[in-house]
Amino acid sequence: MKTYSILVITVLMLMSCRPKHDVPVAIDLHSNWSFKAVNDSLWKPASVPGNVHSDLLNNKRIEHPFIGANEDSLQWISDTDWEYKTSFSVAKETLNKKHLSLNFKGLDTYASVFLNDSLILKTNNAFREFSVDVKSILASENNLRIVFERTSISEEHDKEKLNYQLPEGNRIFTRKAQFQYGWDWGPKLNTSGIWRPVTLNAWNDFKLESIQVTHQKSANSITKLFLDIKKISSVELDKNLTYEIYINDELYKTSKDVFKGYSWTTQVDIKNPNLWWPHNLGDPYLYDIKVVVKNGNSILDSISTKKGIRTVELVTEKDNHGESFYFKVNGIDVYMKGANYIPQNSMQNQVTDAHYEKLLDDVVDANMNMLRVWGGGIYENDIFYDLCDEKGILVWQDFMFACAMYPGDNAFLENIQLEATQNVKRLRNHASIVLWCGNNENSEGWHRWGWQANRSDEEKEDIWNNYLKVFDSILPNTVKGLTDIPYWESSPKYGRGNPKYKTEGDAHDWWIWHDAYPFEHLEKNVPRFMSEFGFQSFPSYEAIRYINQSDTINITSESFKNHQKHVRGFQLIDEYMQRDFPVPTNAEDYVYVSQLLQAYGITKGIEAHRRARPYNMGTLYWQLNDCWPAVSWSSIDYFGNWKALHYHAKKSFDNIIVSTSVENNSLKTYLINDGLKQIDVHNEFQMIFNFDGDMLWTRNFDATLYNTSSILINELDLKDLDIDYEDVYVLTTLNGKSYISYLAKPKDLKLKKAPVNQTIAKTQKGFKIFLHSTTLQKNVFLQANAKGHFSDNYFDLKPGEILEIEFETDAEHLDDLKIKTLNDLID
Ligand code: BMA
Repeated sequence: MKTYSILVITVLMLMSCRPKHDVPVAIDLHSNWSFKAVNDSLWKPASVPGNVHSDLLNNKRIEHPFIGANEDSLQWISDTDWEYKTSFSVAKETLNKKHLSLNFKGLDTYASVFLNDSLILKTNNAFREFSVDVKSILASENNLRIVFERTSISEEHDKEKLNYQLPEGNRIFTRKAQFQYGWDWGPKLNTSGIWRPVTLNAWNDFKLESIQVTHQKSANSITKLFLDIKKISSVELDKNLTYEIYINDELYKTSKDVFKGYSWTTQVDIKNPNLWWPHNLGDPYLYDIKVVVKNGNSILDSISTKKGIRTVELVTEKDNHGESFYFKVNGIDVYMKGANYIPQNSMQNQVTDAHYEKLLDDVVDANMNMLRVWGGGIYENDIFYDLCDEKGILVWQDFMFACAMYPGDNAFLENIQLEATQNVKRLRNHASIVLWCGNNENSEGWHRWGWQANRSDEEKEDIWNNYLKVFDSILPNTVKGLTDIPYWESSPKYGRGNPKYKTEGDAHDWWIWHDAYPFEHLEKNVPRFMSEFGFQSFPSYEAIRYINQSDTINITSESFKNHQKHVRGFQLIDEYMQRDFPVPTNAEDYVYVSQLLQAYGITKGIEAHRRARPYNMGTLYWQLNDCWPAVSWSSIDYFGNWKALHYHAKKSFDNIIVSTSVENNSLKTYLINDGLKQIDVHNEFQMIFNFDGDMLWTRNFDATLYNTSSILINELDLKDLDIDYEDVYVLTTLNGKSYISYLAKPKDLKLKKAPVNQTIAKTQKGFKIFLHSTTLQKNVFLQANAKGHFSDNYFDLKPGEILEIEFETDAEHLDDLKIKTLNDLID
C-alpha cells in the first residue's frame, strides 16, 4: 500500500514536470443517448454505437428478432422514422481550441444531424464517415439530435427518377449493408442508427491526418519504407517542426525537414527486414511505426500504424488453357484456402472484439489462409483487419455491391467515389488485404440471370454503361490511385453459363446446391480459382433449441422454418442426403447427417481443387459464418460452434495432405505440399483394411514432396484386388500422420455395430477423452451440454486404436458425454 502511494506521487510529480502538449483530442460522445420513434413522445435509453433494433430489444419493446418467427412481426421498425438525442458538456479548455469538429464514423443511413437545434449535416451513406466543423455552434452545454428517415422514402424517390426498374429491389438505391434487406441465409432486419463511433475533435494549430506506409526493395538487403504523412497546420509553425520516426519503439530518425503543405514524405531504411507472410507459410511479422511531431519540446501530434512488408501480385496471364488467376506473395505462388465471410450479426453492435478474435482464431485453426469479405455486407471494422494482419490471414476485399445492378446518376456516382476513397484509404496500410474486388455476382447476374429480358437495347446499354462507370472506372481508378493492390472487377469473372468459367479467372460453382448437381461434379470441373461453392447444413442443437426456445430438437416447427431462407433449402438437403447418406427419421440424427453431408461434399471439392494445383490456385467455400442462428452454408454457426465442415476443412486445408480419388476402379493417390520446403519421405505405407481391422493389402513407398506442389504418386488398379469396396477403408501414412479414405459412398458402407468405449480424465483446461472400438466407427460425434470445444469431432475411429480427444471447457464435470456415429444409422 505504501509503495503504491509513493509510486503514484512520483508519477504525478513527473507528469507535472513534463512539457505541456497541445495535442489534438478526440472525445467519444457515447453517453446519455436516448431514442424514440419520431411520432412518439417517450424517450428511452439508447446505446451508441448501436442500432434501433438493439435499442428496442434492450428496452424490452420487442421480442428477440432471432427467436422463432419474430422477425416477421418486426418489419414496422424499418418502416418508421427514428430519432436519437444526447446532451454533453464541453470543458472550457476544449471549447477554446481553434478547430472543433464532430465526426461520425457511421450513420445508418438517411440522417439529419442537429447540434443545438441547427441542422449541421445530412447523410446518405452508411459506409462513409462524416466530419462537420462546429466551432461556431458548439457551447459548453450542447444537445445533439439525429433523425433517421426510413430508407423507403429515398428509395421510392430515386426509383421514380428512373424510367426502368433495376434488379434487385429497392436496396440498390441505398448505400448500406445489402444483406439487411434479407438474404438467402439472413433475416430482413433493415436497421438504422448510429452504428459507428461519434467523436468531438478539437485541435489548435497542428493535426496529423493520416499516414500511409509503402515500401520498396533496394540493393544490399535494404528495404526502403516511405512514410507519406498528411497534416493540417498553420504556416508559421512549419518552420520549427521536428519529426521523430519510431520503429518498434526505437527512435530511427529525427528530421527537421521543412514540413510545408499538406503532404510530407520521408524515407526510412530497414536492413534485412522481416517479411510479412500468411501464417501457413511463415511469420506474419509487423513493424510498429510511429511518427511524433514536435515544436521545440512540445509534442504537437503523433500517429501510429503497423506495417507488414510483403509484395502481392495477382497473376492473370494467358496460357494454354485460358487465363491464370493466382496470387504471388513475396514472389511465391500462394495457394489460397479459406471461405467467404459475412457480417457476424444482423445487429452489428452485438459483435464484440472477442467475437472477432475467436472467429479469426478458428480461421487459422482450420488452416485457412484467405477470407473473402463478401460484397453484400460491410467494410469491416478496423479490428477485423488488425487481427488478420496479426494472424497472417489474407483478405480478398469486395466493395459493397452484391447481386444487383446499381444506378449511375451523378449523385450516386459521387457518393460511391467518396465511399471508395475513404474506405480504401482507411484500409490501405493492412498487409492482409491483397485484393479489392468490385462486386459480387453483378456481372454474372446481368449476363445470366435473365435481367436483360424485355428491355430495349437503349435501356440495356444504359444499365451496362452505368455498371462500367462504377466497376470499370471509379473503383479501379481509386484502388490504383491510392494503393498498389490489385483490383478485380467482379466475382466470378464468368458465370456458370459461360464455358470459360473453368479456364479463366475466378469461378462460383453453384451447379452444386442451386442446380442440384451431385458433388462429383466438383471433381470433374475444376476452375482456375474457386471463389465460391457451398452446401447448407443444419446448425448446432444449441442454435436449434434457441430458435425454438425449446429443449426438443424440432426442425419442422414454423419458428424453425423461418430460419431457412432458401426457398428449396430443406428439399435440396434431403435430395443430396438420399444420394450419399442414410436418411435418418429422427430430427437429432438428421441434423447430424446434414452436417456430415455438407462436410463430405465441400471437402470433396476442396481436395479436387488442391489436387489440381497449379492449374487451380485457390478454393474458398461459401460461407464461413452466420449473422443469426440459421440453416445455412456456414461451417461455424451463429453461436460459434464448429459444424462437421469446419473440422473436416481443417484436415483438407492442412499444408501437407494425402488426397485420394477413385476413377474407373483406379485409386489415385496424391501428395500435396503447400509449404515452402521440399520434404523427402521414406518407408510410408498405404494399406487397405476391412472394418474389423484385418489388413487386405499393403505397399510401402518413398516420395519427394516438392515445395508448393501436388503430385500423383500412385494409381492402383482396384480390380486386381480381392476386396469388397463397401467393407474397406484405405489408410495412407505420411510424415507422421495417417489419412483415411473410402471406396464407396457413406450410405453403402457396411459399417458394423459395436460400442465406442470411453475413458475420461480431468485436465487443467477441461477433459481428455480416450476412445476405442473393435470396428471402424465412422464420423464419431461427441457432444456435451457444457459449452466447450472438442479438439476433433465427426472423425473416424480406426478399429483397435485408442484415440485421444481434448475437450476445452470451464465445466467441472463431464457426466453427460454423448456419442453418435454413422454406424448407428446404417442398417
Ligand atoms: C452466393 C453468394 C450469396 C448467396 C450464396 C448462396 O452466390 O454470393 O449471394 O447467399 O450464393 O446462395
